[in-house]
Amino acid sequence: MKVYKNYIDGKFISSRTKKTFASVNPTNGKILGYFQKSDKRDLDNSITAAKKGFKLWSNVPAPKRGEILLNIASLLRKNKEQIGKLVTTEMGKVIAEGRSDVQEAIDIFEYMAGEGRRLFGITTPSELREKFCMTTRRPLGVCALISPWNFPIAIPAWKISAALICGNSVVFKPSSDTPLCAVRLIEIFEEAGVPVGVVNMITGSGEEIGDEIIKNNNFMGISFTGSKDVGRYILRNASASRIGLELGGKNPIIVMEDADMDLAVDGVIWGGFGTAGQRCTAASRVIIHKKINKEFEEKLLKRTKKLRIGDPLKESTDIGPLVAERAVKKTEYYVHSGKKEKARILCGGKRGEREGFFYEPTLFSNVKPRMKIAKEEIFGPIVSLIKVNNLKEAIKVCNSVEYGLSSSIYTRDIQNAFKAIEGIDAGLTYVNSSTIGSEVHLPFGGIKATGNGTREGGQEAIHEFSEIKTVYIDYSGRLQKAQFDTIKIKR
Ligand code: UN1
Repeated sequence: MKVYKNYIDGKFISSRTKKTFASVNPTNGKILGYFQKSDKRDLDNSITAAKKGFKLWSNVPAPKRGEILLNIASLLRKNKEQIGKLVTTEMGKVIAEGRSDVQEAIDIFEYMAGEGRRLFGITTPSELREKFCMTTRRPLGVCALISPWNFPIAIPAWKISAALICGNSVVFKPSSDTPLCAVRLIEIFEEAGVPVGVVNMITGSGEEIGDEIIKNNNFMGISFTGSKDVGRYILRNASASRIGLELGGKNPIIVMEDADMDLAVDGVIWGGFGTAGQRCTAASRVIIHKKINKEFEEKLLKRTKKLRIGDPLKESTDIGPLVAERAVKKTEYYVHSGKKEKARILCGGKRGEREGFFYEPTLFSNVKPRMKIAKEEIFGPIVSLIKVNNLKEAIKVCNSVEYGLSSSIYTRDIQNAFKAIEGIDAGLTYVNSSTIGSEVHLPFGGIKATGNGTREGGQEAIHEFSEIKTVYIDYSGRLQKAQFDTIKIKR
């Protein structure tokens, strides 16, 4: 079985620990390869390399950096099918989603390549004559990027593309569930011409190496996607002043009495059971107007029962395995909790019948907002149905959780739509579309326990990975003093 290595200073090298861990195919439990269990010594080496890389890369004009990002995008496109299959094999999402994971990476590298010719600052007038005011952008320095397993290509791509176009160098620590996807990305970067030391990768579990990364004072920025608890820990303990967090969600879909019901059913199926519910943006609560509650539940149940669970590499499969046994255990825990709290199970509620980490798509009705299954992030194929009397109550239920990532409303009434956009506390609101499916040129992220105010994607990602410098140029040739000098206007 192949042993894969860290990537430091342009070379694949073994960890100083001489220890490895396995990555497993969740469909059949087969080992895909062994990866380095890194420790502080490997981290230190990667930082030394990244510092060198930073000197070089920050001095490359941004449009030139963009050309390399464009190379990455075209290599990803060329290898889309192969990498998509790899995503499916290592992480378990169905093949169409494996491909779309790669597509999202292509999109963001193309978008960020174009940013190389923008990276806009502003110019603005001075309150004094013969004085020029503007802002410019500077990279942060060496950044640590810690990415999750549920989008093993797309999310590293969001972070790396934005960090690189701004001129930063990075130490990338992928999830220990999907290190093979990360190695493949590194190979693409190498082929695309990313210079030595600019992107470095070390593998290992968060428990073992996470703390060393977080507390290391060589990092000027940290970008993390993962659990709320780890995110909060990073906020309290990180040495870097620039921290980007993308944490959990408990995303609602409101279905109003005037909704196109079939469309809403499509949206719930897609948002609730896509990626087997393992998205931060998964629709895990459906808040239904009482007038249509019964009919909607029946339609949704019928559709849910038709979902095909099985080999994610087969085009006809709708739901693949969860990422690992621990994810199945967590899902089982919540199903048990839902039953205990007297929610009614409509379908599912048990493991899949085949080997691998499968769990059946599960619907709970009669869910009350105070129940655990309505409040906590499950990250599995469980959808909770909550009946409400009106839109006001629906919005209140939406906002009754600690998270605020994505949200959606199905309605044909423009007043309902705008009231939801205004009233829901979330980073994203979709109208007549599910809670998933963000596009890379728009900001992505959430409020409350979902994050710390930063966003990925679009212009916001540029803010996350650059510092603004404010520049004043006085060409008057005399001492001018803002707040002291008065400008006289002739009458
Ligand atoms: C995530 O759920 O972790 O909007 C990211 C979406 C994808 C990104 C999801 N474009 O569902």
